[in-house]
Amino acid sequence: MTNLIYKGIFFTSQFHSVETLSYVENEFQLLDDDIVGVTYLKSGTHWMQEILGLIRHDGDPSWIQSLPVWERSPWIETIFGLKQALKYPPPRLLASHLPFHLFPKSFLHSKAKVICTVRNPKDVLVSFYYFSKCFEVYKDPGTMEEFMERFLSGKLPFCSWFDHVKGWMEMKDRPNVFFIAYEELQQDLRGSVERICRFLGKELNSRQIDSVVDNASFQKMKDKKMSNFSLVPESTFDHKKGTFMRKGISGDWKNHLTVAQSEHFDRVYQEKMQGVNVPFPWD
Ligand code: PPS
Repeated sequence: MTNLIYKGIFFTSQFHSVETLSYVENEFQLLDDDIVGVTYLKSGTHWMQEILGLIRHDGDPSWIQSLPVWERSPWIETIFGLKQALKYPPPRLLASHLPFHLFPKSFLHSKAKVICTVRNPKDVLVSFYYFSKCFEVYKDPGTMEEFMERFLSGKLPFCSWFDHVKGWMEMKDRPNVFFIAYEELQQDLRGSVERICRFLGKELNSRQIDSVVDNASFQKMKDKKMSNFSLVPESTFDHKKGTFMRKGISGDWKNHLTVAQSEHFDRVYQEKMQGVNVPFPWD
């Protein structure tokens, strides 16, 4: 599934290189007007980038409909994304799946704003599992049981979900870091957009917020070729095996994990999240 290890973390050499990862960590300069969407995989990355793109353009969907998401918000840790980010005229919208300890060190001295979107890890697991079946570079994920063991032990790309969330949670009191859960976006997208706007210092009127909410809906994104992954070539994503915009719901794990698997997951979760005294919507 992965064929590159950088500082003990798995990556794929199709998208990453040691040189790129090291450059991003040590030399990449975050600018004060950058906005970076940070996520563990399958936690709502594309959804947040859609929302941020719409907010930036006052709810006007023309921009998000004219460029694929990876050009609107490059993933800085990928070889392609880094090149895009370096030639992106500021103010930049960026994306990253990196754990905090591999994130650009320049962040600590910048006012760049980071929006961390987190999601119930059981739903992340299920979404990741089905994504891996289609994403050619991840190869066959095996059974759900096997994949869950790899997920729980962190033997998947971009480190373990637990380390990722715990590392970023340590930054939560910084004024330029904002946390939001996928489940909050689900429950109240309008209220979430308003909170994100407040964090960004962006004022939108009611009609503009309506447009952000409408254009960032699951159905609208599923229908839009710049947002739904359909532009990703068959050699990378086998569109016959599934779709990127799969279900877009919370709690789908209940349809895929047995009671025993869910209980096992809960035990590992309790153990690994000990000391994290932040209530998450799924707790
Ligand atoms: S990736 O590949 O790691 O960047 O994937 P990521 O974008 O983080 O997560 C993909 C999941 O997010 C769902 N999604 C949405 N849900 C609700 N509303 C909207 N608008 C939306 N856009 C994307 C997508 O369907 C994936 O979740 P699952 O559970 O697989 O459906």
